[in-house]
Amino acid sequence: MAVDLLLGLQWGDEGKGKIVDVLTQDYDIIARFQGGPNAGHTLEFDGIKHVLHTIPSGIFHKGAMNIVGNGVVIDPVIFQKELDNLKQFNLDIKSILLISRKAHLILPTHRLLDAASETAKGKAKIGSTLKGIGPTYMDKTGRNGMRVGDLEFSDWKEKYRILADKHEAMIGFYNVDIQYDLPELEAEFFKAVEALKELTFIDSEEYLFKAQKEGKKILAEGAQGSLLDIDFGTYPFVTSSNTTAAGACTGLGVAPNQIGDVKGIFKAYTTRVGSGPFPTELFDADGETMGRVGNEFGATTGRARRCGWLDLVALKYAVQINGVTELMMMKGDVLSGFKKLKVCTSYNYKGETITHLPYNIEAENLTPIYKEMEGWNEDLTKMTSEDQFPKALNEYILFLEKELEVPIKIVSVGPDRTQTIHR
Ligand code: 2SA
Ligand code: MG
Repeated sequence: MAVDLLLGLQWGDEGKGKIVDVLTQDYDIIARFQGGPNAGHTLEFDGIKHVLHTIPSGIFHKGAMNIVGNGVVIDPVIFQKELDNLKQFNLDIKSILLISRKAHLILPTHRLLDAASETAKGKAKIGSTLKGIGPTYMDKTGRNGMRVGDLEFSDWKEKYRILADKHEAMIGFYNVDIQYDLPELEAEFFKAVEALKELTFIDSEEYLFKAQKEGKKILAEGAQGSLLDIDFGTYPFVTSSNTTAAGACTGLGVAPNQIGDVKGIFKAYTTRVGSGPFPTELFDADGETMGRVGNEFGATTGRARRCGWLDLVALKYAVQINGVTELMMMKGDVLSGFKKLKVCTSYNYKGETITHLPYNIEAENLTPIYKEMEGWNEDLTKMTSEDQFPKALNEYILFLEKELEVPIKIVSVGPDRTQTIHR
């Protein structure tokens, strides 16, 4: 049985949490394969809004098993808080959430290193979520990291000490003024590690081989978005993991020929949180309206997200890199009321018209070329089927499908589970 993927095609916050939550009824297992507490996946149902960071979005579905894969980085302190927030739902966490022994741990000093690195960069900062993501993946690829499986051995505190001491020396090296109380952070960390150890650690690749053999349906849930991919994103303004389809293979141990559907999610417009190039960004009233109506604030940090028109050049790139087989368009409802809509179909790059994403997409080299389309006024949020859609929305959807050459199977018209229209 193949493993399906669900991926964000822009700079994150496309609405992955909502869609996984909608789709979980079709799956036995939901697995996260990269990222960590930098992610903020928002789910809304029965009038409750809930944000998940490290825990897969299948956690609220009876019968679904949730896996935190080897490609994920875990901060025990944040994980603990996430679990505390779930207490009100009376879930039997130990039996519905399994953690890979090969997942790496975020130490308090990784968070401090993230802060030191960003402070030292000044204006050139990445706009990281300051959760220690970059430094933790650096230790992973540098072969210095600590993994969940290490916690099952009695010498893990010694390993911890060696790594944390090295980090402290490195923080000194940055020569920036960041205030911290390490003993306090460590006390909190050690307490959270004890709580983490209460959970079920597994060899997740083995678990998933077996599950595939047994015909279980598996969905790999991406975090962040394709344009934040460490290799294919807008480097260096990216996150430190592979957010694209290939990341699911390395982050779970799933063979490439076992990948089934690749579900790509995009917003009907574009947002970005953090620094870095964003060709279609708006600095006018339209951008302000998208941010306000779309409630565009970081689900993890609360930062205001930058907003702009849909960038089809970038979206096509993401569709290609991921091999997307079906698309899901989110937040179409936010565009209601715009007289005209714009979609970027090519760029003027140093005086030349191009239809691909060049190496350098900084604003001084590149201006977007737009196709203008009719807007619609109708409120979409109460609509329950495609035939209620205004003509202009149908035209918008058909145009995107034609350009992207992939069908748009879901149109989301609001944050709630129920506000989801299948085509
Ligand atoms: P990091 O923390 O090292 O991974 O940051 C590197 C860049 O990646 C961006 N990034 C994100 N972009 C969108 N959404 C993310 N999750 C949260 C959310 C973010 C938040 O759901 O809203 O609350 O601010 C996410 N995580 C990382 C980040 O902005 C940097 O540009
Ligand atoms: Mg998010």
